[in-house]
Amino acid sequence: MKNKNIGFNSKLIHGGEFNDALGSATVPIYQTSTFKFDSAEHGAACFAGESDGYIYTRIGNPTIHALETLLAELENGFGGIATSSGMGAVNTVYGAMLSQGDHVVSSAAVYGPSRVVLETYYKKFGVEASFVNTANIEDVRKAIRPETRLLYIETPSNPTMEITDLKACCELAHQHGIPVAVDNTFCSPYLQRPLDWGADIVLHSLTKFINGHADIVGGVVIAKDKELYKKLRPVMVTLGFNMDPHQAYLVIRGVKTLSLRVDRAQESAIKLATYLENHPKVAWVRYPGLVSHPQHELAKVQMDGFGSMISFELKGGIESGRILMNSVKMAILAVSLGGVETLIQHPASMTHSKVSAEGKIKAGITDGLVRYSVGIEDVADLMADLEQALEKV
Ligand code: LCS
Repeated sequence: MKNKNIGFNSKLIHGGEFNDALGSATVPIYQTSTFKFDSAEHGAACFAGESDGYIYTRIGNPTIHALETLLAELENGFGGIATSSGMGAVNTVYGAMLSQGDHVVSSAAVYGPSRVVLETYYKKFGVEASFVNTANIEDVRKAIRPETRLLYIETPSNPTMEITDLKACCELAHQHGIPVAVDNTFCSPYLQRPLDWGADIVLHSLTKFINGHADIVGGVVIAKDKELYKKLRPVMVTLGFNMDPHQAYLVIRGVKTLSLRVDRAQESAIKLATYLENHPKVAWVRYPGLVSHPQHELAKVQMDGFGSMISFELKGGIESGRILMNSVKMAILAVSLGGVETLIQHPASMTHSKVSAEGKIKAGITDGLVRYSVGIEDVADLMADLEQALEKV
């Protein structure tokens, strides 16, 4: 890792590996599907892995490689594997780590499709999954079986904002020889670096904080070492989860301002979460920065900031929530999160609608839960927007 000794903000600007023959200050877009070989021998050497030359964009591309190396540096990992979407990253991990007869223990509250794909497709291929509250280490311990081959954690969880103790879970899993994968989408490497707490694999939906501008869909998997990297990368390549060079270019551009955006959004988030918690029409608020959050103390240790995702429920439940979502004017009623625009959505009927009723109850996804992703607008305007919408409830 060539940029190991520079600070996080400097890595955002100067990290990654890219050498342009013409001296371009930014990473250019290599919008090509294929690469010319110097000779038949060179082509054969590229395929044999004896030359670093590029072959074909599904396998590798200089623009994508620049992003992969940058993100691996930000997460303190060995190597990155960029994917077409966050779900491409999730499936690269599942595809590489799980085989017929294997068992996976997963956080109950994860992004809906990350759970549903295990319950449908992987089940079809003979993989079993247990969904537990990974914030409770005893539940994780009880769920482990001799055939468990992966512990899959999302922290903070989408959308319940539960926080799992990464160090404790990694220690427990490793005692049983089980690798740990962590979906770090809600934090980004600016706020949390799971590999430093013992995880083996980190993944992201780049669609969220890392790109930050709601204009691409993308994902990445980062392996802690070469062995895991070599196990994961062929899954992306052969199942065709590859990123496009133009997508990679936009993420490289977006990530440069990651810390500035996250700092601004989380500064507003604590104010908005406090405002909501004190509002008479609000039943409860889950935000890691509030002392009322059950894992607030753990968040202080494990995370470098509390982020900008807030979940809450109004006293009138879903009926009141619908009025609120239909009345906001600045926050956009839309799924996704982590962009510069503030977004509001209803997990039970939107992002997690395909999770079974029982699964939702077990994961704590109540019907009245509303998820709010704080953007970088003026906090006074966001508060006024919530205020006028809450008046209508
Ligand atoms: N992991 C997490 C934690 C996510 O929140 C999402 C998407 C994914 C993986 C999948 O990433 P994608 O394929 O969409 O890039 N979460 C969404 C959400 O909460 N609203 O819309 C998408």
